[in-house]
Amino acid sequence: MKNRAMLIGAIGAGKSTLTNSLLGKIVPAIKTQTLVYYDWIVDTPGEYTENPFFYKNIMATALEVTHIFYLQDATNGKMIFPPGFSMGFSKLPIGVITKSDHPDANIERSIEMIRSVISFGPIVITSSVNGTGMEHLKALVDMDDMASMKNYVENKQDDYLLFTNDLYS
Ligand SMILES: Nc1nc2c(ncn2[C@@H]2O[C@H](COP(=O)(O)OP(=O)(O)O)[C@@H](O)[C@H]2O)c(=O)[nH]1
Ligand SMILES: [Mg+2]
Repeated sequence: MKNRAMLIGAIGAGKSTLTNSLLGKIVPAIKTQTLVYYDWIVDTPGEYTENPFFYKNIMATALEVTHIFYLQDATNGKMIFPPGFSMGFSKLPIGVITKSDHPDANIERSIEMIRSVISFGPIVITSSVNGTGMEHLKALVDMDDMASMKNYVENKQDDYLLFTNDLYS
């Protein structure tokens, strides 16, 4: 299977904007009511993450991808993923903090929230407005295992890129 990422997160978390930014498109994000497949990205409606009724759709779609991006909006103090949510998927998890450019962004708070979802994996702090973190997300999706992703994060030494490891602490 070609490496592909599914983006999940709340309504307004920035999934569609991130999709455009990663693919270098300039079309404005429209509100998506259904799954949208692009080159190596599957954009999902926020309702899929916000409403447990749709978890089965996320489960089914996960079968078609290698990576899952768990988006947390840095301007939003509300956490909508159940704790440990990524444990339910045998796919490589990547935590993505969006809107880091925003004046109301609270990065520390977002990191703590995403760590309750992903206990072992990379977290990338991004902005679709100024492009922060885009190259890291693309590089990580090209990797086939967690060890490579961990190695990448450790070698980069970038403040916008971290690796969370709560499993053994
Ligand atoms: N400042 C800022 N705003 C963003 C960023 N990403 C998305 N937004 C804004 O957040 C809102 C929701 O984005 P959208 O991509 O539609 O979210 P989705 O519902 O998760 O697909 C829009 O008004 C975007 O312009 C970002 O990186 N920085
Ligand atoms: Mg959208």
